[in-house]
Amino acid sequence: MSKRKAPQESLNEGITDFLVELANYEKNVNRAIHKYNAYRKAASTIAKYPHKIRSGEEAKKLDGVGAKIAEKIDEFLQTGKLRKLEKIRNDDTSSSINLLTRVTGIGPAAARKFFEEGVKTLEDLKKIEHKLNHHQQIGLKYFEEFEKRIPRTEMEKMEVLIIGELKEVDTEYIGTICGSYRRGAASSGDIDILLTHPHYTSQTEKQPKLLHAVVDHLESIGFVTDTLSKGDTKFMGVCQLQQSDEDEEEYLHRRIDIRLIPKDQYYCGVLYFTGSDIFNKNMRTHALEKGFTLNEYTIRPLGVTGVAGEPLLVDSERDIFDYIQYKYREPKDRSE
Ligand code: DCP
Ligand code: MG
Repeated sequence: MSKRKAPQESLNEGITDFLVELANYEKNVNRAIHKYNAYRKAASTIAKYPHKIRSGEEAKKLDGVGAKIAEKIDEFLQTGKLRKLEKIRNDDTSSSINLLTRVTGIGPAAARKFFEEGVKTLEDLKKIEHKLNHHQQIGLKYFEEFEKRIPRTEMEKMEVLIIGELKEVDTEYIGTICGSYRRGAASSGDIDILLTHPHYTSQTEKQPKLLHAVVDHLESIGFVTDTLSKGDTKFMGVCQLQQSDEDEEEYLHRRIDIRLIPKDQYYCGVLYFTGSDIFNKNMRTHALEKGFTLNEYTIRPLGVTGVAGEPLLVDSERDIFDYIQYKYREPKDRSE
């Protein structure tokens, strides 16, 4: 999962930017995930609003924009800034904790713990490197590189390489690069790969080898450079494209996640990991209204008592939309 979301380009960029900044503050500093979601949702609705917003009143008519956010929009439109944000930016605790959470492997809780131990900057963090776990150490090592988004052209190169190498290991592998890339984004924060194999279903035994064979191979060709964590079904690590003759610059190290998913759960996984997270939330809400519960593994009907039944057969993303009578949306139309 990538840490830095692409800024939302829109007529109302000033507003969406401050909403995203407030969202991150609520998540990282206050650990108030509901407030985080509320700000993200408002930012996402406003980003696709096709007019320049002139007042809080106008914004309030939009889904997810309540009285408090409308008030902030008014203050921002009238003064060009937000006192609440100025305060947060000037606050030592908030800005340090926010910075620390930008290191992969450091969540809001660890950031606060380090801060309370006197760690405020990346320099401070380097001094206590021995106290960091392996994931955090790699996060610190590649801090600048992981902050940079991956251009689509580079994502395309990696897709060709990864899918090609998969087939080298076993022609029957099925792999999909999900995340913002699949939604057509101009740049991505990381590489999210889903992997399955016809011999692996939720009815068969676990087959961690199917994942590890791929990771080992990608390591052997020098593409995967570091491991953050490696389990039976999920690999989190670092990769880097090799420079070719026509490239001017060396490629950066990038965050890569590979998930092995049973074939019968593959399309629920692909749907979930294609996102966006806000689209997922809306689709799950719709599913519930239609009497289904949907998650990254399965879609199941809900009985009258609200108990979930057996997973329904799914052989494509479209099947899931059909079950819940949701109009099919191409990945590029799933930003929310
Ligand atoms: N996801 C979700 N809810 C979360 C986290 C993730 O539904 N809390 C899903 C939707 C995301 C996908 O997983 O699109 C991948 O997560 P990322 O954080 O990598 O998000 P993106 O790939 O969409 O954006 P980025 O370009 O920043 O990586
Ligand atoms: Mg991503």
